[in-house]
Amino acid sequence: MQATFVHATAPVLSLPPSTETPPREVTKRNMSSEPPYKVILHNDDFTPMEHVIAVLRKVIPRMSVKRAQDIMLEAHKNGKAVVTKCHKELAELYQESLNNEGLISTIEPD
Ligand code: TYC
Repeated sequence: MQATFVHATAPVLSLPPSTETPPREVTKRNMSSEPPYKVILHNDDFTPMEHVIAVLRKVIPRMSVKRAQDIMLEAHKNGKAVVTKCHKELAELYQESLNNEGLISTIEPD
């Protein structure tokens, strides 16, 4: 009967949002997204600035021109700059890709 169905479901639909702590698994997954490695770009005396910017944009996904310029200039002025922070395997991939394009980069734990 239709009336019985409506009465049975209405209280369930009107329950307030749960204030319970999320399951441990979810909390842990969110916390472990902290990037544990830094990719460092080192200055040199010979690579053209435009090439550094182009390589950063080619190797690092979603790297804007502005960010690439800022990172390049920081390395140029201070000797080194943090390119990105990410997990170890990705940091190794970025380091190898940057170095294959003629730049000097290293990785280190964050
Ligand atoms: N110092 C270089 C020059 O004057 C530019 C440069 C910047 C090179 C950053 C490498 O990581 C680097 N042409």
